[in-house]
Amino acid sequence: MSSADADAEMTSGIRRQGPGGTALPTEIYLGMFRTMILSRRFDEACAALLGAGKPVPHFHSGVGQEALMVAAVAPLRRDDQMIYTHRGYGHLLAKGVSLREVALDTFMKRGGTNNGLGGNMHVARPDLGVPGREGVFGTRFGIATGLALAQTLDGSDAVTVCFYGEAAGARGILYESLNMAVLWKLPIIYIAENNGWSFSSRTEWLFPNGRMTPVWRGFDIPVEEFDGNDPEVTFTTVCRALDHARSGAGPVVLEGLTYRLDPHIWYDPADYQPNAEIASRRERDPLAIARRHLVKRGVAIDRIQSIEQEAARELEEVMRETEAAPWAGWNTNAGVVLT
Ligand SMILES: Cc1ncc(C[n+]2csc(CCOP(=O)(O)OP(=O)(O)O)c2C)c(N)n1
Ligand SMILES: [Mg+2]
Repeated sequence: MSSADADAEMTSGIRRQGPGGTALPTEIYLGMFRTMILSRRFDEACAALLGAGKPVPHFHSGVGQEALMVAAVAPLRRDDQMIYTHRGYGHLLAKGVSLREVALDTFMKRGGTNNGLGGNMHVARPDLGVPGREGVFGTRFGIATGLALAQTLDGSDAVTVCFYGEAAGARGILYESLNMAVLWKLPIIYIAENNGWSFSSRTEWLFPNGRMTPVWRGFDIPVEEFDGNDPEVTFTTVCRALDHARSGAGPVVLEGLTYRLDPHIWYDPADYQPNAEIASRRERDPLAIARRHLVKRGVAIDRIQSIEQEAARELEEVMRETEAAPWAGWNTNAGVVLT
């Protein structure tokens, strides 16, 4: 596929105006907004089921991080590889995986992407540039850097984007991988999702001043810290990074600043996370920021509301279908070859 054709087939239906075209058109912003809402509503639906005493398999809420997840993936091409994180569903939805697949995988039902074998931590759609993910922090850096090397050896101009929670950035393999990517000018973007916490540890306890960017600047490559709760800033920052990596100039490291509004995981009471801190960070809820931006761009409130209602309807339908779907099991996977 030529670069131009691939561009036309962007994962989220986004058509950028070639390299350097980083502006975010309103129609694309609206599509991202819808994906952000779907991600939020799915987290809320899982929490509501838990609240009602129903069993919900393993999930890590992405509430508060939807802008970073969705707007950083929206500008990717279909053939760009994306390693997502354990938190939230926005990366997957923005890369083209359906909410139905995410829900079936989450609830270990038949019909998702991994036949109920991996939950939502191991969603895999290689045809969409979603090769799956690991469960042991840090290993992703080696995997992602290898993917970028393979893309280069294949003569492709596709880019690999490796998202990670900031705690994984404390593992040594990031620095080994980055060093190799710099030496070999690999087309890879490492994006830290700095959400202030790694389970019950504050980011300030892991890195000086709670930031990683000063460490990376020593590699003499583009390094940028950005507001990960602002969809537009996230989109344009990643567009610039993509242009750099795709041009053959080597890796980029980004640190998106956001905040984890929900507990680390469903069984976590999060009593270590001060309520006043959560309340103040809720004022920068990315969904509210997106809504404000859209209104400022002249989008009618009715249109915004109809997108919200449509997303709510899709969520309801998917939850109904998921509940009715048969459980997956080893026997139902007989004959399935996982490659
Ligand atoms: C090597 C390793 N240690 C511990 C875990 C368990 N674990 C899962 S999520 C998590 C916290 C991660 O924090 P961060 O990277 O900041 O991502 P966040 O959860 O904040 O999105 C931990 C310790 C793991 N998966 N792998
Ligand atoms: Mg974190």
